[in-house]
Amino acid sequence: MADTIEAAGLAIHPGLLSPAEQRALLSDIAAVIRKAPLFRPTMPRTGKPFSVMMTNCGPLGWVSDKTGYRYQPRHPETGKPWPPMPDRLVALWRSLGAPAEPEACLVNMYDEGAKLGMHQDSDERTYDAPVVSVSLGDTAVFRMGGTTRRGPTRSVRLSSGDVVVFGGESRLMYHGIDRVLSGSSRLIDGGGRINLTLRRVTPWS
Ligand code: MD3
Ligand code: FE
Repeated sequence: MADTIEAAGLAIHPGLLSPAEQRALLSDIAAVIRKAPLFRPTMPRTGKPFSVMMTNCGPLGWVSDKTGYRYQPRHPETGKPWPPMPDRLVALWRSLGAPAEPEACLVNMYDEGAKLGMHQDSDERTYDAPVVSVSLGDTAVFRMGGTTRRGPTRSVRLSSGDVVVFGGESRLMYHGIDRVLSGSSRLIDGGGRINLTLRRVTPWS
């Protein structure tokens, strides 16, 4: 296992979650998906479907459709409130020293061939809290750049059990998923990758 990499508020913790912790978290997320089924978001204006499927837990969830990107308290298809955030996710957020309570956990599901273009996470009303990312299942080729669309990027592999904290200057960096290495993990039956991002959406003080 490599050392933790830290720079400008970015902390990568390879293998922070043990295999047993990954399995427990996966079963929590399977329960979330049963209550709040995965949906396929579409791009604002064009209506082009994402290759990634999504759901959320916690008081707020991120959604995208033809009218735009936003956080909302209900599932766009069932109309029900998002399920509560599993206790072990709240505990993880606290253990990483994040301020206030997490309000949203976006669940991204990548099947073979799914990817996520370079973007900045800027739909939140505060950037004072970090975004915490948890990877489960197949390894992803993650690309990160700077705080502008141009400029150099670097590629980092995110494997099952890796946790990344994007705080400080890294909170507004451009990032995306180039591809997922299918068959690289046995955690998820049938393969694939699940990424959880825990966020604070509204200011707290
Ligand atoms: C850097 N998710 O949900 S995780 C996203 O693997 C998203 O599903 C990717 O980008 C995924 O918005 C990448 C790494 C990540 C997540 C959120 C960030 C990096 C970030 C927010 C700010 C800066
Ligand atoms: Fe993102």
